[in-house]
Amino acid sequence: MNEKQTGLMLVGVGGGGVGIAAAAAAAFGAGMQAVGFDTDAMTSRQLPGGLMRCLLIGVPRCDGRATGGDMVKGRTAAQDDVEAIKNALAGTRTAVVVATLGGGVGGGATPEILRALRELGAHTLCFAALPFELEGPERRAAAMRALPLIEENADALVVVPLDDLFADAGGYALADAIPRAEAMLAAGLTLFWRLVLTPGFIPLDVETIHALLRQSGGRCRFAVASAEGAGRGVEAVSRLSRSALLGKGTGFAGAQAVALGVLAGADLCLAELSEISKRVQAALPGGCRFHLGTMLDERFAGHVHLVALAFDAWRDAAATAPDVKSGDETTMETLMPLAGDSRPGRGRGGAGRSKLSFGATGRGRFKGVEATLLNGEDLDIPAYLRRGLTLDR
Ligand SMILES: Nc1nc2c(ncn2[C@@H]2O[C@H](COP(=O)(O)OP(=O)(O)OP(=O)(O)O)[C@@H](O)[C@H]2O)c(=O)[nH]1
Ligand SMILES: [Mg+2]
Repeated sequence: MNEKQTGLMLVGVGGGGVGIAAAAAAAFGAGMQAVGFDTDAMTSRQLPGGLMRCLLIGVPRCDGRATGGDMVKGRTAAQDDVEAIKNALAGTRTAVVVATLGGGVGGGATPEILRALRELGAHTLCFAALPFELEGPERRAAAMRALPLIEENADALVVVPLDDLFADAGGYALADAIPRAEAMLAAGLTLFWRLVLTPGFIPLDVETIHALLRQSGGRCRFAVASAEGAGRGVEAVSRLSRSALLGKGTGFAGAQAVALGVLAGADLCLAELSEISKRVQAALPGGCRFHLGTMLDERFAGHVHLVALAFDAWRDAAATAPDVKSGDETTMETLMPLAGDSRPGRGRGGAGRSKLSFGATGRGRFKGVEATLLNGEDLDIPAYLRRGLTLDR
């Protein structure tokens, strides 16, 4: 199955987001469907030819320049060009959206792009990077203001503090900080893409990710770890559990569902895989759902790479409408065995975005924000709500 058939799309927003998406596309090689959006023409010019498309948005207001950290400009740029954005995203069923917050486009345009994806019927997993501490409190504050609007419009949100990515990457010179952090996240995305698109011995395919996103109720965490040589499986699990991206010292605590991808060479033996799975499951809280996927490829010979998505909220399968559009009736209840029997987290986040709760969302996260009125319409309320449409999700 190729990427077009799976409808899997990588979307970069703003300078940093496009940079990370481009690094992932370059690492993946030919065939990754990726598109970027920015008001700054330089972002597109800096991309190596043929790697990915980058659409210039908000030209009348921004004249091909950055917004200078102005999130209102970034948001309006996306609103003005929503039709072009939707055209560029047509056919997407599952989108991984990457944005670095603190700037105007990543912070302002990302909620609009997520909303456009939702209107197209796509499921979304958003990676939002928080600025380095050293960038100062204003950037951090701008990022924190953007976060609720992004969370409101994404199926699942992974918040990635750039400082934590850097911590995982080890100590590097200051000049290397952004490229290193970028490479870390891009490598994780590339592994995730390979895992989802390549049929494995135990698949973790796009349908499974779809089902996970449908039942995940918001925040999730993402971590990657690798090891090689003797004891590589055990070492990779230990590195994964220690990853700063899972939370400092918390490991998988609080997770309601975990999807683990194991990428290795054909030299991986069943006993090693079983040991990895056993150790990760032992590190999960009671009742946490667990789904394992594998992908074997000669280029990984001698290595084990682990990719984990830990969902911190979970909606009851009964509360989630099946994806009627795609005819996909699968839910994680049928897809995966449960790691425990008590399932204490069952239904947590159940007031999430089911068909019914859409109508009740109202201004949602915008409720504390001054309304953006245009011709008597509140633009902070998604168009499908304003127009009384129902979305099947
Ligand atoms: N990973 C990565 N992060 C970056 C890069 N440039 C900036 N950042 C981070 O991203 C944050 C937002 O900057 P940009 O992505 O340039 O902002 P933008 O969304 O393009 O918006 P404006 O430039 O303000 O119009 C910064 O505060 C940095 O933390 C980059 O090249 N790579
Ligand atoms: Mg920029």
